[in-house]
Amino acid sequence: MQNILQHFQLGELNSGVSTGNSWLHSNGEKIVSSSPVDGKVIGTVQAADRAAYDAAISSAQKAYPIWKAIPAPRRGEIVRQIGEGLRKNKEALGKLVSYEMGKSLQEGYGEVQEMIDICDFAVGLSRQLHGLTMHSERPGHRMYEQYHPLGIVGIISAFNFPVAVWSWNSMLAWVCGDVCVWKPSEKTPLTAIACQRITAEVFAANDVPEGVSCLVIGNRDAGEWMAADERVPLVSATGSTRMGKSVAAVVAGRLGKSLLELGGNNAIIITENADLDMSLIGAVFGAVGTAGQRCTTTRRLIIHESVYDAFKDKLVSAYKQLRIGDPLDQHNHVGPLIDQDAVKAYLASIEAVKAEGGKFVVEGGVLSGAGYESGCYVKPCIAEVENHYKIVQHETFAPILYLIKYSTLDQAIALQNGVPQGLSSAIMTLNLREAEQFLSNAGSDCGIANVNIGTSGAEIGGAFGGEKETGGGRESGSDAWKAYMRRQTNTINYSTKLPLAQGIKFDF
Ligand code: UN1
Repeated sequence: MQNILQHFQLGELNSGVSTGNSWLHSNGEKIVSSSPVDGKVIGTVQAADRAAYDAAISSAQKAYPIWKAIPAPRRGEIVRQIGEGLRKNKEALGKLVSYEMGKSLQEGYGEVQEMIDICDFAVGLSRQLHGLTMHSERPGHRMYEQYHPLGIVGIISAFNFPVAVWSWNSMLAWVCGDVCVWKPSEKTPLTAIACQRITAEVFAANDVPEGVSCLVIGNRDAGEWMAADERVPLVSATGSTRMGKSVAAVVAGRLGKSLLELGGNNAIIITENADLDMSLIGAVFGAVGTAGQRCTTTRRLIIHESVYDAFKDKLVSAYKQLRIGDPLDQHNHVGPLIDQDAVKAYLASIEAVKAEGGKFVVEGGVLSGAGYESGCYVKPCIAEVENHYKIVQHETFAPILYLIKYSTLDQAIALQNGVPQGLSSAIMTLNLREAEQFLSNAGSDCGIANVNIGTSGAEIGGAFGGEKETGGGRESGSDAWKAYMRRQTNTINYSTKLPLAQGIKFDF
């Protein structure tokens, strides 16, 4: 790990505020990054104070007119080079993500791959930021719409995808002509610094001024400054519903725009017509991958009564084979939770399940002893519950899987939708009627609805996000880019008269 830290010029104490290649002085408190893998301190970061935050925003403000004047395809070319930078650094960055966040090495690499993919997507997009043309109701008139950049995009990201979610936002925002100020999770500050170094090098090589890519590492207050800051027209926030509600309220209070990607409570419906072997892979990866810390993690399995017992047995034997341990060792399936607070929340949820009457078929618990010194390794567990339990209605960011039995598909869909969150959902069935009902407007109410794959692992090409308490925002693919631009309707009169719309006569 030492050579990776050196590679990204990470020292013992690092500045947490940057405008590109410049790293600013700040008197903010020190944030210690320790690895959940082995509990060791990786490095320390000096958090942003208000003055350093303001300096970063001023730098972004200065850079904006210069950046937006560069044609979009040229901005796309610069983003292409960032993708190349990420390709070169995939191994080092993937390892650092795995070590600082605790996800498996495969998933660390996968996360960097997701960043590379969004760069490629953004390059193509840079020539496709198109609006529509309409037929005017007036003779000699032309009407069309175009998209202009917004200005500064504030990005608040979470620890679980410490770098990919930033890239979904920033790569699109950059081709759209915006400049970005990123507040990463204070739990994963070093991966953010590594990304900033990769990006800043590319911007500098292209004579792009400081300020197009700013980094503001800080605690909650830095996010609050951003939410309240009128200089930031769009705040894109990923994290808990509690955080999202407070960001949304503050941003709405100044009539700014927010793009929210918040909690999920994702279910897979396993019908009597499911391929149970395929369902098992989808369910187990969905529930224990990233130690249950994806917003798309499978939290609930809604299983038809006719296959319930058989599927439960399969799950229990699959869970027995799970290897929990160092995520950098590719033999292991499950790494640690992010920190001790997450372990506490996991234990409290297990108690809450029991208190409400849930029955564990695979017991949980914290692992200790050699290899588990960080105290962050927990056993993935499975409980039989009822959907209405308070704890089941709540997203616990840990590998706790709930089993719920159903008899009719209508009932299963009602259970799947019967939670406050609406991010991802899936049905396992080989029956066309069941699949189509699930995808119809009478089916899943989530932003993502899959057939015969699990709830997690969405591709970047689709719009990513969800409904209800998930916040309603869409990031990444499809036309999610529109959130980073302002739409303008233009009507041009090339006739010799000035006819009014709606047939109004105004003679004088
Ligand atoms: C998140 O957990 O915030 O669909 C994002 C997935 C990943 C992204 C998850 N591509 O699981």
